[in-house]
Amino acid sequence: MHNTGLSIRAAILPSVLIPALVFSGCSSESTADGGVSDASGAADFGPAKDAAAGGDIAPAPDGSPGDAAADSAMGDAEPVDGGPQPDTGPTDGPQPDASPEDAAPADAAPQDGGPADVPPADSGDAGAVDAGPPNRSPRPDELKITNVSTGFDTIWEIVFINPGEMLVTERGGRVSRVALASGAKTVLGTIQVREVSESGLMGLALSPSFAADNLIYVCYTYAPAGNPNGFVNRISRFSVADGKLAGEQILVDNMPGSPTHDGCRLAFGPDGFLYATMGDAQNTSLPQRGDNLTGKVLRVTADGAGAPGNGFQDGRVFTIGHRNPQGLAFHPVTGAPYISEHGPSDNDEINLLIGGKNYGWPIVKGVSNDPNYEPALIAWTPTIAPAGMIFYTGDHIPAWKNDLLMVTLKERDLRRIRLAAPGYNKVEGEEILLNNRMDRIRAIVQGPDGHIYLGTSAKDGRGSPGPDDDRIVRVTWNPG
Ligand SMILES: [Ca+2]
Ligand SMILES: [Ca+2]
Repeated sequence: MHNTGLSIRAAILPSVLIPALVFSGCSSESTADGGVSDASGAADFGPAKDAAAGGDIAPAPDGSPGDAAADSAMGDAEPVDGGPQPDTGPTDGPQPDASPEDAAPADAAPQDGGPADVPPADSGDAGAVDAGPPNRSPRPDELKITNVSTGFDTIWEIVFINPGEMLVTERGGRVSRVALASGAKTVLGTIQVREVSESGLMGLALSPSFAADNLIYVCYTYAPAGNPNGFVNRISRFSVADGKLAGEQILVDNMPGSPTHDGCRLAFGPDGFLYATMGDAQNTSLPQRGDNLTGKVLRVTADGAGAPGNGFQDGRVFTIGHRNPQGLAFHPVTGAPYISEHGPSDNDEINLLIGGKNYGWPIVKGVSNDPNYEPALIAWTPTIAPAGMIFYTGDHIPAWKNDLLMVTLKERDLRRIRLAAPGYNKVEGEEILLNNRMDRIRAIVQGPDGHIYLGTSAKDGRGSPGPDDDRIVRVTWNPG
């Protein structure tokens, strides 16, 4: 391989994956669509192998610590008001990069008319009727995209509340309920947010006992009273009983915000605590300190207090040294949390989180060898703008069991990432799916039916929305 920027920590790469890796590592924004198709054949990752075997790819050197200062400030950033939190550092300091979370790509308008949308002909193979899905990976052109609900504006998160209904956040502040069968949507309420560039209403999580308490958790940016130009991030809890958003209880407040780098993905872990990924809010002096909530992953109780055992000066902080994480998922076997993070113009990351650890930003990026910082499991240069992610546990595609599925904004695709058992701390392979068949994709969820659902952010200011955007789609496999 030539000088690919894609870095994988001590990974073993089955040869079948090399085309995808070359594509990923060598494409640039201007050529991301350069004739590369995702229909080049399914990638069947082999069984987990001993990482001590040959064929390891050496970690790439991490970025120079000095490169942040060389980057220019964002041209379109509004003045940042860090809010009233006393530990807020200066907000007029060096801007870490010119590239926001998800700079616009040169991709062509999305297309969704390929052969995968043509129902497969009935082969008449009687032997396949009761066999269930084949135990192989789908070819990319066998994946079908079907609209579930259309006409949204910048979908940020989707969660199912029962087998037939989901809740959806749009960045402008709406929380809606969507019926799976009909696609009909009902606005439950609109949160007063400050939507500028990337800020606004973002993450959404259901109470672990939602069926009994009807509580949801959201993360959003607002302008504080008396400062309409300010940006502050907050985590709140609402009731959605009686079909309305009501009874806001503020749980974590006064976190510095910014038009960009607000993070704000939420999810309850299998340990019962609420995790929140908070961005650096364009203030690189804060992520390395354990006494504030900026550039951190938080782990709090359902009431917003620090969870036991977090180990930093601010008891709500689980891990430090993050830039702008917007994906969060828990491994179905180990329960461990994983996040995706936006790098600057390089080194988008996936990290396996260990409480008390430092993930480097802004000192170290990507897959580094510096023992003082946790290296990313995988990193991408040029950047792909990684967003929501899940671990697949459905039955429709048995070959994907427990694989990490992540959607991207800039590259407009779905990435399947195989982690090596038993530690699931090494990347075995990566496959690119649904390439450019939708516009920018930010949300992914597995439904109670075991299918995968995606939500687009084509209207977030950097996309090329089609007539149905933004939309929720179902991804299904029709084995040919
Ligand atoms: Ca890092
Ligand atoms: Ca792409």
